[in-house]
This record gives sequence, C-alpha cells and structure tokens, in this order.
Amino acid sequence: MNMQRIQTLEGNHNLENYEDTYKNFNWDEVKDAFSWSHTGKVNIAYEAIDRHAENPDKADQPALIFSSPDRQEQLTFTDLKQASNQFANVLKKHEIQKGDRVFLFMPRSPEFYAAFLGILKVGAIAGPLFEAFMEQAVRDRLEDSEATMLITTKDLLERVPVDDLPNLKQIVLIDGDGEGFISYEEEMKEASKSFDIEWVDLEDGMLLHYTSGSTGKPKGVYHVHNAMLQHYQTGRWVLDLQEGDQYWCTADPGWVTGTSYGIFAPWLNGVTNVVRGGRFSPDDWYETLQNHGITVWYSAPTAFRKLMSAGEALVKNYDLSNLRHILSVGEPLNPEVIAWGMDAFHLRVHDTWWMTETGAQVVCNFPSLDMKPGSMGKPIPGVEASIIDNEGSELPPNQMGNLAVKAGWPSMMRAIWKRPEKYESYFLNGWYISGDSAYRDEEGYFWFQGRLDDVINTSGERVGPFEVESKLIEHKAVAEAGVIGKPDPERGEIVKAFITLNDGYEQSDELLEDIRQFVKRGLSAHAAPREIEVKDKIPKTRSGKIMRRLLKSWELGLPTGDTSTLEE
Ligand code: 6R9
Repeated sequence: MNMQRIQTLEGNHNLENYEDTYKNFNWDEVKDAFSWSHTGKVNIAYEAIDRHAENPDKADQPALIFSSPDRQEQLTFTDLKQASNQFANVLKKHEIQKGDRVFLFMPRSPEFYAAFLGILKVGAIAGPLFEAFMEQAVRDRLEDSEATMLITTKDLLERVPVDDLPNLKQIVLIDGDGEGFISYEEEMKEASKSFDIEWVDLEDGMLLHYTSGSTGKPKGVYHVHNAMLQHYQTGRWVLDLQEGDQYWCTADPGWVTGTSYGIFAPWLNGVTNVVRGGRFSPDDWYETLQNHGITVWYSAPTAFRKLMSAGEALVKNYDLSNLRHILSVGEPLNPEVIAWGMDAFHLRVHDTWWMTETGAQVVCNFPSLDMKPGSMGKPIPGVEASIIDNEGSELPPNQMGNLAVKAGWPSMMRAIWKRPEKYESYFLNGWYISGDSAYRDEEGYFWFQGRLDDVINTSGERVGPFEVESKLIEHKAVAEAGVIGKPDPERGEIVKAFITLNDGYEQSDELLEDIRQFVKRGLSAHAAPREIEVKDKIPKTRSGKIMRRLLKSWELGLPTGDTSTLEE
C-alpha cells in the first residue's frame, strides 16, 4: 500500500468536490436547514430534537440508543422531545432562567441527555463535567461558573463541597431523594410532556466547557447557539452522515467531542446516535460496533492504539461489515494507526483537528479527498486556517509556525468565562492562535508538529514529540509512548521517551538499545531518544491526550500543577 497518499473513497459523499466547495461556499446557504431561518427565533435543542419529532417520517426513529453492561434503552425523537420537555418543566418549576449555569456531574445515561437538552430548552447554559472528577476539580468549576444548580447522582455527591459553594442553591439527584434535594424521578413523573421553549438569540449562551491549560486553573470556554451551523455542516461534510446511519461517537460529554459530536452533529442531522456507557475494553467495543451495526464511528488515537495492541486476530471475530466511515480526534493520528485501520477494517481512519475553543471541526480529512497519512487534512469550507509567525503574518508552505484560524467562524468560542483579557490574548491580527505548531505543504495539507510548549530543542534541532512517538510505536515491542525534552547542559535538551511494552516483552538493555536504533534508522540521530524509561502506564487526560507536561514534571521533580483531567 502506498502510505504517502491514500486515494479518495468510492461512493456518494455529502461533499463531492472539496476545492470547488471551498471556493464558493457561504454560511448563509446552511441557514435554510433550520427552522429559525423562517421564524427568526432559535434554540439548538429544538433544531436537534423537536424539529425531527414534528416530522412524521422521523418522529418514531430511534434518536438515542443507550447501551451499557447493565442497561439497554432506546428513545425515539418523540421520546427525547418529551423527556427533555419534562426536565425543562422541572427546571422552570425551580426557577431556572435564561443564562443560568446548570451543571451536570454524572455518567452517561438517557437521563443525562434528557437533562442536558432540558437545560438548553429553558435557555440556560449547560456545564457537563466528567464523572471521574474529584472534589477539587468539581469545586473549581462550580465556583468559577457560579452555577446555581447541579444535577448529579447519590454516589458522586460526596465529591461536591455543597456547603462551600454559596451560589449553588439546588441539587437534583438522579437516583434517589433526600432532605433538601430535588428528586429527578419524582419530579419527572409529575412534569408535563409539553413545554414552551425559550426562544433565544443566535448569540445567546448554551454551553460552558472547562478545559485545562498548561498552568493555572481550568478555564471556562463559552459557546453560543450559533455554533449549530458548524455542528450541522461538519456532520454532513466530515462525518458524512446520511439517512439511516447508525453513528457512534465514543467521547464522554465532559469533553467537547462528546457534546459537539456526541450530541449536536448527529441529532442536527437527524441520525441515530449510539451511546455506550461503561469502561473501555476491546471486546466490548468491537461488540458495540457489530451489535448496533455502526456505520460511522468517531473515536480517538488512544483508543485506536489500544485496539491495535489487542491484536488483529480479535477483529476477525466480529462482523463489522456495516462500518463505512471512521474518524479520529484529540491527538495526532499516527500513520501506524492508519495502516492498521486499512488492514483491520479496510477503511481509512480520517483525522480531524479542532479544539474546545473552536467548538467544531476545522482542519479535516474528507471522504472525497485523498489522504496523506500523518497530515490532519485541509480546512473545512467556510473557515480559513493558516500558519502564521509570532507577528501575525502568514508563512509560506513548509514553514513551521502557529496553527491559526481566521476569527469569525460560526462555532468560535465567544468568551472565556469572566476573563476577558485571557480571551483577547488568543487573538493576533484577526487570527485565533491555537497554541499548536504545524506547517502547510504545497498542496494545502496541514501537518501537526506539537503543542508549542511540547516542542523539543536538542542541540539546536527542533524535534516534534509526536513524530518520535509515532516511530516508537512502530517497533513491535512498544505499545504506547510519551516523549519529552529533558534539560541537558550540553544539548539544551535531550529527547527522553517513556514507553509501555506490549505483552510478551521484557525490559532489557538490549531491547531498549534496539528501540533506540529503530528510531535512529527511521527518523534521524537527533530524534532518537537518549533515554528510554519503561512504565506501566503513560499518563493521559480523559480525552486521551498524552500529558507530556506531567511526564516532564515527574522527570524534573516539579509540582504537577492542575491534574484534574488526568485519567485514573
Ligand atoms: C477536540 C479536542 C485540543 C488540542 C489541540 C491539539 C490536540 C486535537 C488533534 C490534535 C493533532 C489532531 N489535537 N485534535 N492534535 N491532531 N487531529 O481535542 O479539543 O480537548 O480542547 O484539545 O488537542 O493539541 O490544540 P481539546
């Protein structure tokens, strides 16, 4: 197989001609897809759910298929419309109003989705939190957002410093009641299934996602209803969603992927959304793909690498013949994973680049576009991305610089909660500066190099940790790798690799030297790690990003900073 370039996929795609569309597309064209183009009034929850429930062809189609080891449930668009109406009525009864922050701290469940949509229907702002957060992480987010209501479960309640949060006035318990708490079940039983939606402005808030920076407290990234334009349109072009699809996005809604693409994109496109609860295991994941006849699957490199290391023999036990389209986000997608995808599924894995701050996909691979493994692809039509220098000028092809997006795309964050100066600091000359470094080749494909703070400088040579990690995992003994720059008096920094080994391999000096030589032969002498340390686990965020910052703090014996997003 020619891994330099993988040809366009056969079949009918929503985006047939990338270059033409890029030249001619205008966001005004999309507005007709939504009811607010006629009424002038908007609510993203209406467009995602109620609009389909009012369509006789769609009303009884499954919107949500929930599946976890101990629970299987299916809700049609009508069911979900009614359940979210009921919850909106509960919120109204307890005087939640437009603009209030209502947070959700609970595992994925049908109740989560009903509550989330209910929050939007009253015009309030939803704040989803990972269920694995410990007390400090919960406290930081509720304090900063001044949330007045929290929806949670009995088990998780012990991690909520209830008495210490003056703004938090009400708590809804999903699985029980208690003195001073609102019982979800009790109130839902009594609530009406019809509700007068709070119609808001396109620029009104709907979502607050907290995300960790490299230093300091997590920041609240604020999104508005207008984002639906890009959620919807990337659902068509990039996810290539089509009538009859069974779509599975593996992300938790505590991460922006789990809201933009685990809620909005599929439902705005009227597609059945499969949600799997419970923990990751290769067998369960393949079973989910098979048993639900998944056609479009959106996941992350960390999961693909785990499946890859579980072996190709396992895939062969499952019938995955419905699978048509696979996508990845969150971290650079190693070419090795793409090669595995071609073998295991006979499909390309499409990389997509975007951030909490961009709200939706920006640089992507499209089914109708040739793919270059290792490249993130090209900007979506209607959005301009570029490589710019530190003064804000665009750089010519093949020069590494700041990956930047021209301000004003539909799903752009509209604020960092309560920190206007922080928000302003992201913009330069009308560009949003992502904090990632990349270059663009002559054909317009973007190539990720690293977080700017991760780039290693060894004896004056710049080394992107991703490149070294990708080479390391091509070695048969290596399962996962995290690479950092370790300060060195002579070289400025040296490349240090942390790795985990595949089953059946034992650490030895010979093996580590073999791995080092493998990177040297495959990349270059200066990129070959001078130190390799074998670990049981590589620290990662809950969204699967290797926490190089943490590896570095461990290495240097420094304080570890904000680790609230660290996976257990
Ligand atoms: C959606 C999401 C954003 C950061 C981003 C970059 C990394 C995401 C990537 C990627 C290389 C890709 N990232 N997608 N790096 N290739 N396809 O992940 O949002 O959690 O805010 O992270 O993730 O470093 O700047 P978020």
